[in-house]
Order: sequence, then structure tokens, then C-alpha cells
Amino acid sequence: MMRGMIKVSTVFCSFLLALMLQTWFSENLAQGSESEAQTPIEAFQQKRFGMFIHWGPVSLRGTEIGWSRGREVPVEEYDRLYTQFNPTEFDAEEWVRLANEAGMKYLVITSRHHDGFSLWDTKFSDYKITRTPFGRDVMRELRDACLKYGIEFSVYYSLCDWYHPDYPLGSPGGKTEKPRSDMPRYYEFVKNQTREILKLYGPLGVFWFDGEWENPWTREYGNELYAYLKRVQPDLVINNRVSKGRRGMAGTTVDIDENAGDFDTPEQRIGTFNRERPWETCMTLGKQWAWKPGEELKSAQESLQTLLRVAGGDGNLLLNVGPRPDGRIDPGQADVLLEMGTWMGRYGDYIYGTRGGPFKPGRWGASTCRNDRIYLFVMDWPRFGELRLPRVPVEIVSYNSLSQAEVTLRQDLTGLYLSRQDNQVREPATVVELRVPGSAFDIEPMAVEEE
Ligand code: FHN
Repeated sequence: MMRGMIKVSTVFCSFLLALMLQTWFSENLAQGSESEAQTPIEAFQQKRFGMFIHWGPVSLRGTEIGWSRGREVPVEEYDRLYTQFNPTEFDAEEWVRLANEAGMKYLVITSRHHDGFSLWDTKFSDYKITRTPFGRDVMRELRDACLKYGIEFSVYYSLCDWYHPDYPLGSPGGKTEKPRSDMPRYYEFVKNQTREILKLYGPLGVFWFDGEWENPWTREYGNELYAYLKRVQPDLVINNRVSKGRRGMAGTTVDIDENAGDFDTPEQRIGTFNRERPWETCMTLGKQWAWKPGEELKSAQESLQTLLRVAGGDGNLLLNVGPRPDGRIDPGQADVLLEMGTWMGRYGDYIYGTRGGPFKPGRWGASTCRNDRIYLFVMDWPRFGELRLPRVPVEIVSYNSLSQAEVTLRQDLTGLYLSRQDNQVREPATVVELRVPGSAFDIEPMAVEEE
């Protein structure tokens, strides 16, 4: 680690002394001012990195959960898969240990996807895990393992259900209509099951809703369900897919005052820099949400750089694994997560509990901040010369190279200029800590010009 005192002219010496005094006060008086969560959504934001799990009897076929019903797998066959489902290798603690070792701080399991199969011992349906040869309550075991390892337990729940006779639309993909549906009765089923989940496995971190896009689900249902569940668990965090405000895969919310939801949900993409509205990118490791044999996976480096750009945008990353029909998480997926965890073990402190910016993410890299520190994650150095970052309206008091590459930094009235001493170093990101006078969060966010 190299500590560099940037070259300052004599003009700035007295100015620097004043700044250092201000820094001392800000550091001592504002300890943790941005690292202590004040509200449930702030606590959620501080976690930054979670494990998404898409699992069910469909893993026996290796096709997509919900969507392959009535497509690659005939409906009757799909709906009988649960009678063969016996994941004897399932070990909840193994899954949760993997999440923990990957540096993930919360876990979201598909309690019930669009195919209507419930992964817990619900009393409102017989189409459930405890009616399979396996017979065990997967959600109960996962929740207990999460409590044991300090991982926050959260639940995904689909509002559309192509299996349930009362939900009007069916497979494939909601493109058919059922003969005798009853949406009001289906809504009572949804309220009963979601209350049951909170009562049996709560308190949850997040209720992660999905499947809201189809016509039978209305804004009224969504907003009432949001209010209902908040009465059951007041500190529950609920995403924007509970109501009708989410706009497609961008996951932003329109008419925020009319559509319930605590955070936005961009999918399979890095969300736009936004400090005003909490958001979380959800993403697969391969292409499919449920397990697909032999699927090509993203590398640990690519996944880490996605995490850094998401956190740099002030968002969370919910990264998905699709467990196998025997209950194991695919070794290929586990290897990616473990490699991410090795890096997060060294640098995670510069991501958890930070805010995004002030340098907005881009191809160049990303930045996070906390108190009087800015953390730079440079991922794309210029082939020649220095990396230029926009001028900040304060003097950088000092800087440290926190990762392998030694970096020098200089500042003038046109910007910050960084250069690496050794261009041969290969790492997911070069991590540099800048120290500023006062709160780094108060520096106006800036875009970085890309070559
Ligand atoms: O249709 C689902 C899909 O299967 C998966 O669960 C993702 C995860 O966010 N959500 C829906 C697609 O947007």
C-alpha cells in the first residue's frame, strides 16, 4: 500500500492545514454518519450484494422455471414433475455458507414462481414441496441457515400463477385463458400465502414480488397488498413489482406516488446512477434463471465489475444461482461465487455501507464513498498516458493504492490524473482510496468522459 501526499503549491499550505483541521472534526464528529442505517431500506442498501435462487421441480428438466411450462415441457408433464422431485443432496447450510463466502449479505428464494409450485409447507395449496418425495420444508431450513450465518432471509413471490385455477391466465407464458377463473378469490389466496410466509419465516428482509405485468393484477391489488403486508411486518422492504409502476427491464417506477414499492428493479442490466431512489439489479450467472446443464457462465471478473458498477451507481446487485435437481448448487456457479468472495474479502469494505459516486460509473470504472473517503475502482486504464477524472471542488488531502497496482495521483484545476506504475498488473479493478476534507457524499456526482 502506498501513501501519496499529492504535490500542492505553497499557496495551498495554509488552506490545506485548515482543511485537515476540518477533516479531523468531520472524521471524529461524523463517525459512521453514512455507514449506520437509519431505516429498513437504508439497511437494505448497505448490504449491496445478495444471492437470488430460482429453484423448483422444473430443475429435473433443466428448462426455465415457469416459462417452459407448455413450451419445452408439456403442461401435464410439467405439473407432474413434483411427484419425482427428491433433491436428497439439498443442504441449506451449504447454500448459505456459499452465499456468505461469496460476500453476499442477503438471500432471496423463489417461494413460488409463475408455475404455482410452493417451496414451503403452505396450508393453502397441496402443490408444494412437502407433497414431494423429498417432503421437507425447504424455506424453513433456508431461513434457519440464514439466521445461523447472519445472512438476511428474503422471499420472491410471483403474483401471476399459470397453474392456479382461479388465476385467469395460463401457460405458455400467460398466453391462454382458463375456463373458470376467479380473480378476487385468487387475490385472497395471495394475501393468505404472503401473510403465512411472514408468520412462518419472518421477519423477512425483502418481499420480492414479480409477475405483476399481466392484466389480471391491478394497481389496486398491488397497493393494498403492500399496505397489508406492511401492517403485518412494519419494517418489511417491498420491491416495485408489487404494484404496476415498474417499467419493463429498466425496472424504474413511473407515477411513484400512485404505485407502491420501496425500490426499483432493473433486470439483466446495470441500473442508471440514482441516489434518490433505491434500486437493485437482478442478474443471472448464465442466461437462464433456473438450472440449465452445461450453461456458459459469466466470469468472476465480469460479475465483480458488474457489482462495482452497480454499487457505484448507488444500487444493489442480486446475483442468481439455479440449483440442480439433486439439491446441489452447480460447481461451476459455486466456483464463480467463491472467486468473487476472495476479492470481496479484501475489498468488500469499500462497497458495503457506502454510497455511489461521486464519479459516476462507466467503462472506466466506478466509485463509492463514505464519510471523508472516495474509493475508486479503475477497470479500464487508458492504453497510454493518465486516466483523467473530472475536477472536484476540494483538494484531495491524500491517497492510497489499496490493491496490487501502485498508482500516482496528481490534481490541478482541470481535474484528477491517475497513472499506474506497472501496466502488467491484472486485477478486476485497481482500488484507490482518496481522502477529502468533509463529506465525500456532498461532492456533486460527475460523469467521467470516456475516450
Ligand atoms: O419471468 C420472471 C423470470 O422468470 C425471473 O424470475 C425474473 C427475475 O427477476 N423475473 C421475471 C422476468 O422479468
